[in-house]
Amino acid sequence: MPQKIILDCDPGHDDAVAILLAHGSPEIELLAVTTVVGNQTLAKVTRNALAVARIAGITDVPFAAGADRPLVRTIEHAADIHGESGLDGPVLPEPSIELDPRHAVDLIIDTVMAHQPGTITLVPVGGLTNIALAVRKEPRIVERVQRVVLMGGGVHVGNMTPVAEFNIAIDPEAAQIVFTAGWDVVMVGLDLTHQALATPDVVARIAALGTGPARFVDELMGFFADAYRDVQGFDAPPVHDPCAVAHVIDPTIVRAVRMPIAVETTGTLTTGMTVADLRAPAPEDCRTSAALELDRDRFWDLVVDALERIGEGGVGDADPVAVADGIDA
Ligand code: PIR
Ligand code: CA
Repeated sequence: MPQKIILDCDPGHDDAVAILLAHGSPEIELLAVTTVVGNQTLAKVTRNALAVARIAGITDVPFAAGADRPLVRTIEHAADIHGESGLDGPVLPEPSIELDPRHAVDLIIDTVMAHQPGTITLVPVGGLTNIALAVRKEPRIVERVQRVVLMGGGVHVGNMTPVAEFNIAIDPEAAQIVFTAGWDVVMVGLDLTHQALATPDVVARIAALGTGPARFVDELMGFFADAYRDVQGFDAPPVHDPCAVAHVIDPTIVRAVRMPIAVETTGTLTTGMTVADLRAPAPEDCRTSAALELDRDRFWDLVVDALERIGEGGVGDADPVAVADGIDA
């Protein structure tokens, strides 16, 4: 039985790969994709999500737009890493599916409440604003959801500040609500995702598939690699968000360890830090864990296999808009 997930995202280069991995993996049933402000404005990341849907050939999954700002704070985007569009690099096709008319928070709540208890995993890979709002609007989702597997935070590493990761730091109040709600939370943070580097051999494997979606990922990785080299001094870019999807597919590929994790919201130097208690053993009632160890080869195998299954996706040769946009050029 495939695992049912709701993917909440802010595409974003690595978010795009997460959507492709989820869609191309038989272990996953993608129930909904929701967008949240983060890497770029809500309008831009939502447009990007719909463009990725078209490239992937996703036609039967609802996509809904959510929060356009954090709960309390002023948004800070990541244009230095993701560009002005939020998905700089490839030419984006016009969307071919329409947005669901519901707010993302309502789509999340409706989807969770319509399914059997314990059958849905939430996979947030952006700021946690939508998930926190959903918990506040319909608290019964907390016991109904199987667990939350999120990309964010870090035990020893920050990227937005020395100790805080972007997805937590842009909306720490929302993150605190999610981490303390009472459901199981797996934190796939920077300790793990900085092992998921799109090195030239990996990108070459993807490019060799020769399909439209593979070319799209190749072009995404080109921009992402340059940005990560210039802004953060990385030799190859870490592809964060698909790591959370990979944990759902196979927890032996993205291995997590149970430990208490709290979100700092009032620090003078540490706001947005995920404070992880590595002292063993974890208390009996501990519901949080942190992913620490990636099986890098098997992770990239998952991504390549998913792209292989997707094939040409939704932008075929006969598609006039795609040709006009240069996607098939
Ligand atoms: C990546 C992100 C934001 C800022 C930087 N510098 C790098 C985005 C990614 O989409 C991912 O979800 C998370 N936030 C990594 O911090
Ligand atoms: Ca993201």
